[in-house]
Amino acid sequence: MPTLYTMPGTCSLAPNIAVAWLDAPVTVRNMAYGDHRKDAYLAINPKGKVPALRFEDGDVLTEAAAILAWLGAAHGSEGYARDTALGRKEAEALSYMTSEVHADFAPHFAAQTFADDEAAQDAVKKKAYGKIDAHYRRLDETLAANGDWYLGKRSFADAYLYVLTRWCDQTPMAIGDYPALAAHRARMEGNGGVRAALARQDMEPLHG
Ligand SMILES: N[C@@H](CCC(=O)N[C@@H](CS)C(=O)NCC(=O)O)C(=O)O
Repeated sequence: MPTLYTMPGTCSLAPNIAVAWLDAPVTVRNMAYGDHRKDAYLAINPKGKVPALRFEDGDVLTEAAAILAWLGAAHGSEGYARDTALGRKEAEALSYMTSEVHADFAPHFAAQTFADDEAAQDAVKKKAYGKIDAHYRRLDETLAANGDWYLGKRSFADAYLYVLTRWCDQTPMAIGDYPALAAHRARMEGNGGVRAALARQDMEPLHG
């Protein structure tokens, strides 16, 4: 059975939720923070990031959107990563969320990789928060137009969106300023699969 490597608090929660939703035969191995920089894990993913999915033959797939696409193709039904209108939109949404929104969190998580002195780091972070706010507004509008789920029907985009909205509380932004996102976050936490994924990644729901 393939192994999905995760770490608390990280975007690896999205494929972990997908595994729960699909009831896919995948072992989730939650590492302690810091283990992603140790030799044992670097031998699996030399990029030193989670998630990574290791197959029984030793082949390794990295990048959350690619792992979600594989999970949908191998174990999904209906729209998940399929050649349907929902599947196509799901791929688009996941590309946007990983390559644009997540990427704009980089100065928040690792300002020291953008500038050396503290004042410059603060300036870089401030710019990033402006971009993240614009993303949250766009995501909020899309969700408000589509209903309970980001694409109108539940998809892996909801799993990734939940990761992104959990991070809101670490920023100067308030989730209450994005009402559709706030309701979506609470809705996700009412879901048994999401709760199971949180528990195996050593994380708590934010809404109790
Ligand atoms: N492009 C990668 C990004 C993965 C990524 O940035 N993972 C973060 C957690 S959310 C990580 O492992 N960070 C550890 C580090 O950079 O030290 C993907 O979409 O999977």
